[in-house]
Amino acid sequence: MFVRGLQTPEPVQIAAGGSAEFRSTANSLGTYYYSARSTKMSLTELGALSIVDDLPMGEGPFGIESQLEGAFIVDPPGTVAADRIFVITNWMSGILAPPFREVLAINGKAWPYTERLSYRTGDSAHWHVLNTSLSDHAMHLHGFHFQVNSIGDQDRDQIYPPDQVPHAVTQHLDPGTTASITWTPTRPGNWLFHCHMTGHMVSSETVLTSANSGTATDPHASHAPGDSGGMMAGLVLGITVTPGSQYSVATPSTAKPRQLRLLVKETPATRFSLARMGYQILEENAKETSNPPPYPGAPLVLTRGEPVEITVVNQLKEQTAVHWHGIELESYYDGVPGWGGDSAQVTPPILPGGTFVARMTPPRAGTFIYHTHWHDVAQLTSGLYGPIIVVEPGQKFDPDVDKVFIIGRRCPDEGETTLLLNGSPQPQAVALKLGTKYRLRFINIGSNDSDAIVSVFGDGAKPVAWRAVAKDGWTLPAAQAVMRPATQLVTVGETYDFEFLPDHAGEYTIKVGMRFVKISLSQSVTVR
Ligand SMILES: [Cu+2]
Repeated sequence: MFVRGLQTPEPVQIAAGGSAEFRSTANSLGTYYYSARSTKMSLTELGALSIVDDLPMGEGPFGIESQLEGAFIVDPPGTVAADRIFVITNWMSGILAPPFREVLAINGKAWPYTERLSYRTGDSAHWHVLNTSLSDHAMHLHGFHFQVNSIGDQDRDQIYPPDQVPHAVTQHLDPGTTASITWTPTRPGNWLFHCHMTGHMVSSETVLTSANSGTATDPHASHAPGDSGGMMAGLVLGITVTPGSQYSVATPSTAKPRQLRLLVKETPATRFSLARMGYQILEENAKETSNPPPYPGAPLVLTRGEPVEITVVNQLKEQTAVHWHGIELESYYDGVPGWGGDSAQVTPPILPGGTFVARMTPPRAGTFIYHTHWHDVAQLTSGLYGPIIVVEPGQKFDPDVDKVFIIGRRCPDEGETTLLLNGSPQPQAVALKLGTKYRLRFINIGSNDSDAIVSVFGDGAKPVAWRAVAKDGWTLPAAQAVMRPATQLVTVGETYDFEFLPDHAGEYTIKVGMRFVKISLSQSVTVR
């Protein structure tokens, strides 16, 4: 076996039955790990291999050897370790000889067997998340945003200087990489930390036909009525936060909440179109129309600090749930049936014909997502997702200068899925004005698109420039809100806002592509 990660520059080969001694001084603080494989290749190299069809390694590194991983954390001298370590692995079998099986685990266990974490409000959670698996992941925290203190790999760790610390609700982790994160549980209830790739957290997708396609053999095989938590699997951690000694329930606002209705609708298939599901937003007293719902859902525009009550009306023939992705709200309204809430009140599924009132007061302005949290890929890929735009008090959402681009997937059946931008594989051209400053909001809610890259090109072969302004609804501080080339990896469950000032008239292209899979689409932009 080749052992690496014990502070040696090269992997050390150890013969069967043999041993080796490693000596080093732990000089560099950070998050590392050691591993053993029958190949000299690193996880990053193997990870790139795992998504092409060329798998010369047999099943060793992908099979039982995939569990030969251990964290190696170097803390400052004299500190008391109050941190937690989560090692992500994936074990696959049947790569060369079907049936294919994949088990994704955190510290050796998959949901519902993963460790249940407990915190009290006011605690500080400090986690090392190590992706020692051969896939990338999009790790998403419900209910809170977190700080990313460092990003590294097996042998190196990059600790961010204070003014460069990113804030996120979703963190992308390439194969072989690590992240250290810190967050503060401020609201009691049951929360989740999970991979946002449906293939890594939905039980119906744990039997995959291909490691990266997210194609399920039977997406309806495991419906557990009334408990969407029972439909989750794999990379999911459950977190219970109870009130700490300093906790007091916030005084409810006396302002009358704005009233909205969110209709969840089904549009039957016709000769020319596939069956769809969709959201329709209605302001208070607005009448329901017979128009089909937009695809995807229209921007749900809320105001920071303004309480809102959203009545979700389920007009489907099946149960559903809505998650308000990235917004800090009470656990009960967070949209995870059978899990959200607390011991006194657990979030119910929204039954066919039923309703659920979600209450929230958005604490931050920015770009968020509403989407089904019914853990059924069919609902998501049928259209049950849309953008949430939270504006500052007194401001309005102006679609003329505020452009939303939402990456999704359409799954007409259990076969191939189609990459979509704003609901279409060939989105209509966008017209912009020279000299006008635009806000471009990118959202990725494609079911398994962990490595979507969004770029804007003008005349040249290189991307144009834009200014980063927000990530996951967190406004970047001046030190991070800088001009940079207009290209950004946007993993599933992330949102990014950029400021874009076109510097010449003519044709531009927004390209959405994957790093390793040859799938892409183009959005043409005309500037006059
Ligand atoms: Cu994942």
